[in-house]
Amino acid sequence: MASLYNTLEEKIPVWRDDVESLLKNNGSSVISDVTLTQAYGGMRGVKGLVCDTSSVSPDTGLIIRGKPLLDIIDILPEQVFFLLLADEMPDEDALTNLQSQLSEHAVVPDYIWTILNSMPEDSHPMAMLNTAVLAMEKESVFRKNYDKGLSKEDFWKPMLEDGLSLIAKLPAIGAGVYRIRFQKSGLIEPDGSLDWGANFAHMLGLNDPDGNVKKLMRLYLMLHCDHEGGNASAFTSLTIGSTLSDLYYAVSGGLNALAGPLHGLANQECLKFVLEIRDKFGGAPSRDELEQLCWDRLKNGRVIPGYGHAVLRCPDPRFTAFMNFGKEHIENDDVFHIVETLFDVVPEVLKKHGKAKNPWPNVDAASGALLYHYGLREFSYYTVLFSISRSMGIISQIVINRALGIPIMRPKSVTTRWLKDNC
Ligand code: HAX
Repeated sequence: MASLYNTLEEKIPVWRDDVESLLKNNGSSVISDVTLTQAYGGMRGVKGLVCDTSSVSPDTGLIIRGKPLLDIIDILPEQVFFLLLADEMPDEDALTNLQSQLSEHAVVPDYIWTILNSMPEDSHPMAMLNTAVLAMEKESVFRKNYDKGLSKEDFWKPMLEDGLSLIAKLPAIGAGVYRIRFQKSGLIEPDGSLDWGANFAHMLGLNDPDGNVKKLMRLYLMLHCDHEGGNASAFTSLTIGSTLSDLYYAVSGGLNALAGPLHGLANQECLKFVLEIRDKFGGAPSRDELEQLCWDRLKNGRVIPGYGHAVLRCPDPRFTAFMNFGKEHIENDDVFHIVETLFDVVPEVLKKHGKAKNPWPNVDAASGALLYHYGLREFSYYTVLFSISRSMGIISQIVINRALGIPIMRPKSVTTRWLKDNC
């Protein structure tokens, strides 16, 4: 029977041999130098990690297992999960098998609802999601097997089991966070006939007469799935995972990094920015008004949310995918119109401003306008959507690292005195 597990079981020994021979034959090859600026600058551009699930090219953006994102935007999130992990698209059998495993593991333990319902009413949705993920640590099959003396060779197997179990539950937990935090009337039961992304849309309970919310959620959950290994959330998760702690610890920790406004929280910041513009001008402002507003913001020492990137030097293809969706489905929406005008104005302003190395929009610039249009208006929730999707990439990377026996992370830090003495 074709399954993700069987595919990995065949491929992992080949990957191990590959890495072993690379290390044996080229182990002392230099792949990066580090400058003092990089040491103080968030290690930007330092090549010190390996990630095979995806790579980010400055001028193309996200490439998943060799496939540029815009070539595969129509695939389902669960197909992209298979692709990230197994380096191939699932055939029909393998996809059905994966989808039935996800349905089998979808039931959320009751204690999670007790925990979420007892959190303070003004808790941030990300704090709720990450608390729920962490609270499920006791479910970890990896931890239980490790305690019994599991062999290193087999570490990846219960990690995969934990990963599937967590991914299966995230839509219900994410939807539950939405409905509890924003006082919607009760949880909505999953619909076993729907795919993973559509079922999530269904459990959110938004009005969806023409099925566009389901389409948007599939797209959203596919687009945010991974962004190589060095971004703050993946890197955090990989570091936690490298200590052999289990996936619940690692995913929850990484998602805490995603909750920062320079990272995943930028999607909430971005819509907030757009709505402030709409309210200030009573609708969509002119190009000139928008340009002035951006300059005022920059002069106050604030960033333009949704623009700039640590690696990209082009419009983010994930932004392009969202814009295409918007043009097809919500062209006349006021908020979407502001997002379109910002795309006309901001890159030129940032170029003139001269600081940001990348003046182009990133993934967070357009997604909020679409969610807002379809009635998901509680923008503090948006990073939860990002998290559900990004968990697929994080889990894939950790399972692979565990299979390859990547050791505990421990880069060397130096003191400022050392730099003064040695540079
Ligand atoms: N608006 C104003 N200034 C910006 C800017 C923006 N959108 N983007 C970068 N800059 C500034 C930086 O603040 C920095 O200024 P200082 O020298 O005064 O510190 C300077 O330009 C150089 O920064 P950079 O090298 O171009 O960018 P970094 O790699 O340091 O940071 C960020 C990348 C994404 C954090 C940055 O572009 C930013 O803050 N953007 C706005 C927030 C945002 O959209 N974040 C989401 C990014 C996508 C993501 O991770 N999603 O999860």
